[in-house]
This record gives sequence, structure tokens and C-alpha cells, in this order.
Amino acid sequence: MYSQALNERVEGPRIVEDPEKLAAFQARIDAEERIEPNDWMPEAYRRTLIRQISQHAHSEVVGMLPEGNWITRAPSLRRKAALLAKVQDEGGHGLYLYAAAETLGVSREELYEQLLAGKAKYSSIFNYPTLTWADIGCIGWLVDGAAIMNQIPLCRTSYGPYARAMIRICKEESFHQRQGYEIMLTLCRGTPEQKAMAQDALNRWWWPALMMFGPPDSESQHTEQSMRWKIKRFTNDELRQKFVDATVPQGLYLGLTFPDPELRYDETTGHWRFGKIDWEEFKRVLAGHGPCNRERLAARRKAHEDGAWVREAALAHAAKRRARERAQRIAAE
Ligand code: FAQ
Repeated sequence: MYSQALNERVEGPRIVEDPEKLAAFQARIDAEERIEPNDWMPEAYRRTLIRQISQHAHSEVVGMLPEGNWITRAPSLRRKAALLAKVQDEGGHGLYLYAAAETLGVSREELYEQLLAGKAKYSSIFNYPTLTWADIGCIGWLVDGAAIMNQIPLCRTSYGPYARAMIRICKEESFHQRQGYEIMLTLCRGTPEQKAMAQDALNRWWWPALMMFGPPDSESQHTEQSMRWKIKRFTNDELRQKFVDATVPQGLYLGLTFPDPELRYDETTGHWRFGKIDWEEFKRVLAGHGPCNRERLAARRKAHEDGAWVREAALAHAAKRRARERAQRIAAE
């Protein structure tokens, strides 16, 4: 029930496409043309986008929970205001992304139902707990940092509505990343206890952040096809390496150490080489057995139930307004 299973609805039956249409579609992709909602597209392209965009939307919405947990406990009014704005941005990102998915012929309600039913995936990272204030720093620095690395190329993804949504999202993510790094910097320049708290958070978040980029290329089911369709511009391993290269110097500047004894700078390639990721842990989290999977879904279900009256009131209000406008039109005729 709590597993992050396949989005069954979007998997669907196998469809045999017209080879001429397929070739013309691929030619448009190769020519870097944007695909728009009313354009012809292969069913598998449409399903891949619904899968990726909806998983992304769910990640934003579930991703509000670990941080929302700290709004009342943020150490100052300034920190509280910034965190509140960040969490609100994430709700907004979820909405743009559900709206982008809707242009592919699936409703937001349907996608959200899949999340609440435990049938849809969302990012593994949000199944880890936020134990101290430094975790909020680490989420901004590492989780938003990883999100930016993954999402900047999505601003050039081949599907127009997704690419356009990503432009605004990336601008906001970059504020989020700085907010997190600044928390880490403040803690690392603070008392020894504060620095120890920052180090402990890095120890717990580093490996899960690397898992955000998805399985290694050799095991990634979708990368090859998604690269051909230019939905993805880089492979999972390429993005993971870019993230490590950008982030390690930032951590060293903070005076922190990474929880990886194999981490070392490779002079010949100019890359930071890192140790083996525990893919068994990743699989456990995806199968619903991460530290917070149950809690996250329970929180989203409760929010959905608690918000039922708002949805009913909004629908009643819209119906009343439509009736009033109709009556006014009839009176004017
Ligand atoms: N967690 O063949 P691939 C954020 C699944 S937003 C869970 O490599 P693909 C903002 C994958 O879905 C973070 N599942 O798949 C924020 C597939 O399952 P399926 C989310 C994962 O799609 C910050 C299977 O494994 N970002 O953080 C994960 O080509 C702070 C095989 O994998 C996005 O969604 C994972 N980590 O590549 C919010 C960005 N990785 O569908 C709040 C858009 C893989 O076959 C606070 N998405 N899986 O059942 C993408 O770029 C891609 O979908 C990847 C996966 C790279 C995530």
C-alpha cells in the first residue's frame, strides 16, 4: 500500500504507431523543435511525460512536509519567513507541474488520487526525517542543489509546457539553494555544537542526495529513450557527477567532511571521484520502506481529507457564480 509502485494508469496498453508519423516526430525533436499539446506525439512519449511530470509534481508536494515541520521551530523570524516562502514556492511548483501534465490529457485529480493511493512515485529523498535545524540547511543546500542540477536541463526539454514551467521553478530553486547554504554557513561559523549539528546533517543527507538522480545509467529503464526524445538532456550518472563536482568544494569551504572515505579529486579528469552508493537502500525506500514513507502519505491523506470542505465550498461558489452570470445574460437579452 505504501510502495511507490508504477503509475499503472499511464503505463497502458502497447500501441503500434504509424512509422511515417514517428519519423516526422523524431525529425522535429532532432531539429530542436518544441512539441506543443495539440501536436501529434507518440503515445509512449505522452505517457513518459505524464509519468515524469506527475512524479515531479508529487515530489514537490510531498517535499513540503519535511520542511513544513520546521516552520514553527525556525530559530528567528527571518528564518521563519524565508522557510515559509520556500515551502509555499514548492506548493506552487506542484501546481505548475500538475497543470503541465493536464495538457497531456490527464486530470490533476486523477494524478493526485494515484499519489494518495500509494500507486505513484515521488522522490526518494522526501522519505528521510528532518531531525535538527541543520537538516533544513542541508535540504536547501543539497536537495535543492541536486534539484537545480537536474532541472536546469529540463528548461530545454522537448515538451513546451514542461520546459516553460521549469524556467520559473529553477529561478525559485536557486533562491532555495542559497537559503540552505546560508544556514549551513551560519552554523559552521557558530559554536562547536552548531558546527557538529551541521556535520551530522551532512552525514545523513549526502548519500540520499546522490540517490535523487536515479539508478545508475546501466540500470535506468527510461534514460535511453528519454534522451532520444530530448525529454532528458543528460543521463542520471552525468548529472550525479556534475552535482558532486559542484558541491564538494562548497562543503570543503564550510569546513565539513563528506561521509565518504573514497572521495578524492582526480587530477587527470578534473572530477571528484566518489564511493559506491548503497542501491539496496534506494530500492528499499522506493518499495515503501524508507524511514518516513508511511508518515508522508498519511500526512498528505489527512491534508486532503481536511481540505474537503474547501474544495466543496470552491465548487459551490463557482456554480453560484455561473448561475448568476447566466441569469444576467438572460436578463440582458
Ligand atoms: N526517487 O529509468 P529511470 C525537488 C524511479 S524535486 C524515486 O532513471 P527516469 C524540489 C523512476 O521514476 C525532486 N523514484 O527514470 C524540492 C523510474 O520509475 P518508474 C524530483 C526514482 O524518469 C526540493 C525508475 O526509478 N525531481 O527535489 C528516483 O528516466 C526541496 C527507474 O529510473 C524530479 O522529479 C528517485 N530519486 O529518471 C522540493 C525531476 N529516481 O516510473 C522540496 C524530474 C528514479 O518506471 C524541497 N525527473 N526513480 O516506475 C527526472 O529528471 C527523472 O524522472 C529522474 C529519473 C532523474 C528522477
